[in-house]
Amino acid sequence: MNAAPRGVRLHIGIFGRRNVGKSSLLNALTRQQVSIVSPEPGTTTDPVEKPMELLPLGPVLFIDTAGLDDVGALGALRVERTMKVLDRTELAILVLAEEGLGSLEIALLDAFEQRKIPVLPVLNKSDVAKPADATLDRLLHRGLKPVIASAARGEGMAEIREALVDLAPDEYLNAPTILSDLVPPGECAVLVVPVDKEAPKGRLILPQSQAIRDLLDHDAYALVVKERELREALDRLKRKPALVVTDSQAFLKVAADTPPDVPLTSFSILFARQKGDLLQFARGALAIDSLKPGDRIAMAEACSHHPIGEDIGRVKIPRWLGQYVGGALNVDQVQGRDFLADPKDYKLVIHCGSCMLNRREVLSRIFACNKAGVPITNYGMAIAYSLGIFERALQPFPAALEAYRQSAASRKRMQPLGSKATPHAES
Ligand SMILES: Nc1nc2c(ncn2[C@@H]2O[C@H](COP(=O)(O)OP(=O)(O)OP(=O)(O)O)[C@@H](O)[C@H]2O)c(=O)[nH]1
Ligand code: SF4
Ligand SMILES: [Mg+2]
Repeated sequence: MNAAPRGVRLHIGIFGRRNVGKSSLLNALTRQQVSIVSPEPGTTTDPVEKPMELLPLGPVLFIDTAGLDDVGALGALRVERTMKVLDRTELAILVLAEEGLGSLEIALLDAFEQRKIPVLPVLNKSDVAKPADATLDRLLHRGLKPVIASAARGEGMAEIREALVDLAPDEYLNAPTILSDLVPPGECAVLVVPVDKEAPKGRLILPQSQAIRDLLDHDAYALVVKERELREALDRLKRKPALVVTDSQAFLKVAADTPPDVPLTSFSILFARQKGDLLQFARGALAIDSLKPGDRIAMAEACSHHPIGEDIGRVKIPRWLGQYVGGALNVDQVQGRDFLADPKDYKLVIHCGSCMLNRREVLSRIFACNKAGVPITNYGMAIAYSLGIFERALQPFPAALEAYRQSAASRKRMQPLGSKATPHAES
């Protein structure tokens, strides 16, 4: 049951001061000794993650954090790490004990509110003391419904589970599909999956298997082929497929082999829609036209391994972009949980498909770029753009195509006479 990928789990962060019983609560909720508990304040130093099945919600990921009132230089670092967990939290538990609601908790509640993260206050250690009426009133006044609990005795756990289900954000419950809305029941999608030396041994990668599962869940068919066999496979079909989806690296060949009246896109673009914001990424791709040789751009990969091939972000995309802009770009690589400290150092951020991230974290990264005024797009979009097949790849998504065309047209109007034209706006 715990095999669901991290990126599709509802991320539930557990926050509060030191020693209020955050780790005890995680252990009581999961009925396992996941996180170390002790009377010593500051026991949890790094975020502790525990995947589990929370019915009827399905797979979730609990994240226990270090106390937000930690002190000293190391304490400040721990608090920083805890605050980073906010970027991927979709539902927060705020644990309170005898100290009640102080300025620290209020600041945290404000941060949750700003980010539209639903929050469940848990008044823990009720076996020691009854929660103060003033605390209850102040929470209710903020529109929050606290649960009274004792993690040590396992009391209130059923109520917490129920409240978590009630609070789960709609975007999670009705998460955008990957591709099933583009392939009606009974219709077929052709998935083009290169099997080269860079493909992982003996298995498909996550975006491919998730796409197949999404089609099966919605009673559609999946025909999975390598790029060399695509043309013959298409010839054999009695009815045209509803969609062809390709690995971005095979885009050019697949575009050449797919009849123009068959919609075509890439896995990376499908995931840009499901995990992020397709319109924003489509507009972001336009920034490629403003790049000049030597400009600094960032390639961001969300995990340390890219199973599609080590060199996609390091070699292939920089090469295609360099060819497009007429000279090499200055490319920085960032990998893993830590996103760019300051995106404004870059002319453009190009993100990987984010299959390991949840939607909240991708949106946080988009938000950080927006705040810095830096365009962001993703691998698939950047590849399609630099190879000149962007409009074709966006055709299955009319709203994004329209947004892109409008941005391209207004950009063209603003360009001084004699400057470089926008090739894709005209294609
Ligand atoms: N009486 C009582 N003690 C509790 C309860 N929950 C936790 N404790 C105790 O409070 C102390 C701190 O518990 P932890 O779960 O380690 O608290 P924490 O918030 O994770 O603390 P840090 O990791 O230091 O931030 C331990 O001694 C627990 O046994 C409770 O409901 N009742
Ligand atoms: S680098 Fe990005 S797209 Fe590649 S496997 Fe990791 S999260 Fe998924
Ligand atoms: Mg702890």
